[in-house]
Amino acid sequence: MKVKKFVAPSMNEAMKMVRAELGRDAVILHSKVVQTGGFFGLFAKKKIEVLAGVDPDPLPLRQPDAAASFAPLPAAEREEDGSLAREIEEVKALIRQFNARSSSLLYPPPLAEAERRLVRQGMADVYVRQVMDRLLERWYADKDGRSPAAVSAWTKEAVRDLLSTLPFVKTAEQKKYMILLGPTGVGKTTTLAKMAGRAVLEQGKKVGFITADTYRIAAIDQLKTYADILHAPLEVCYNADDFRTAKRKLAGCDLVFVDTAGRNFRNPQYVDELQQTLEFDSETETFLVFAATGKYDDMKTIYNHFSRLPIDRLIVTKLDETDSFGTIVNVLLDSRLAAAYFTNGQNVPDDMVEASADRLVHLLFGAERW
Ligand SMILES: Nc1nc2c(ncn2[C@@H]2O[C@H](COP(=O)(O)OP(=O)(O)OP(=O)(O)O)[C@@H](O)[C@H]2O)c(=O)[nH]1
Ligand SMILES: [Mg+2]
Repeated sequence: MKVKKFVAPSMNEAMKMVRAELGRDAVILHSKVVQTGGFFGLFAKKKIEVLAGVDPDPLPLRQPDAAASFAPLPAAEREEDGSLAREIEEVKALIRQFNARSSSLLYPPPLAEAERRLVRQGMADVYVRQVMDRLLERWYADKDGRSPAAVSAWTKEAVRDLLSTLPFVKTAEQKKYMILLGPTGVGKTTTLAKMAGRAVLEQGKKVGFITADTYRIAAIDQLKTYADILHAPLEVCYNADDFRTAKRKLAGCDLVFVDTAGRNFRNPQYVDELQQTLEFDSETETFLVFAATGKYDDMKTIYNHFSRLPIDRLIVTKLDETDSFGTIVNVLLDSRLAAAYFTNGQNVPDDMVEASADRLVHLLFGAERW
C-alpha cells in the first residue's frame, strides 16, 4: 500500500489533496488535529493531518464514494469463488478502515439513514457498527427485499437481537430485600415507593422499608410518607449493626425495600461506604438506578465504581424527560445487565413499566420516530 501524509487547514481540503494525489480509491488511515508554526506555543495554527493510503492492487470491488459503490458484484463473479460471505467481509473490512463519520458516506442511502438515526439516538459507535454490519449482511443477502421500509424493520430487529442477549426477566422482585442504589436525584426513593406500592396493591404483599439515607435531613420524612400511605413499617439505619437490627425487626415482611442516599458516586469512596453499611447476600436483589437524561460518560464512570458491588439489574428513570434512548442501550450492553423497570413520570405507583428489549426498541424507533 502506498501511504502518504497530508496537512491542510480543513478536513475538506485534506480530502481534496488526498483525492488529487492518490486517487478516488484512497482510504483514510488516520486523522488528527495538529498545531503548526508559532513561537513557544503562541500563534500556532490548527491544521488537520491526514494519513491516507492506496492499494496498488485493490480488491476486486468497485468503490466510488456513494451508494453505487455497494452494488453487488455480478452473479457470475460472485458464484465463481462461491463467496457471498467473503464479499460481505471485504465490504465490512473496507468500512472499518474509515472512521464513523466518513463511513456513512459509503453506505447506500437507506443504510446511511439507519446509521444516522442510531447515532442521533446516542448509541455508542461500537454498537452502531454491530447493527450496521448486520444491515450490510441483509442488504447483500436480500437483494430483492431492499427498501427503506425493509431497512427500518431490519434495524429494529438488529437492535432487538443485540438487547435480547441480556437477561431480561418478567418478574421483578425475586428476593426478599430490594436495595436501590444510584446517584443523587435520579428517582431512587420515588421508584422504591412505586415498587412497594405495586407489591401491596397488585400482589397483596406485606412490605417494609429500611432507609440508609441519613445524609439528607428530609430523606427519612420522604420515605415515611410513602410508608404511612402503605401502612408499612420503616426502619432507619446509620451503620451495619442498625441494618442487621432492621432486618430482624422486619423479619415478618414478605418484601423489604431499602433506600440509600444519592451521593456523587463519581467518587468511589461513597461506594465503599455503602458496602460497609449494607449486606449484600443471597437474599438481596440490588438495583442500580440511573436517569435516562444522564450523560453516557458519567454513567460509565459511575457504573465502573458500582461494579465492585453485586449489582443485579438496572432501573432507568425519567424516560419522559428525553427523546434519546441510545444511552440506555449503551449502559445495558456495556454492563451486560438487564433493566428491571423504566419509569416515565412522578406519579406513584403508576409511572413505571417492566423493562424489556421490545420496549426499548419501541422507544428508540417508535412509529413517530421512524
Ligand atoms: N419526570 C420524572 N421525574 C421523576 C421520575 N422519577 C422520579 N422523579 C422525580 O425526580 C425527583 C427526585 O426523585 P427522588 O425519588 O427523590 O430521587 P432520589 O434518587 O431518591 O434522590 P436523592 O435521594 O436525593 O439522591 C423528584 O422530583 C421525583 O418526583 C420519573 O420517572 N420522571
Ligand atoms: Mg432518595
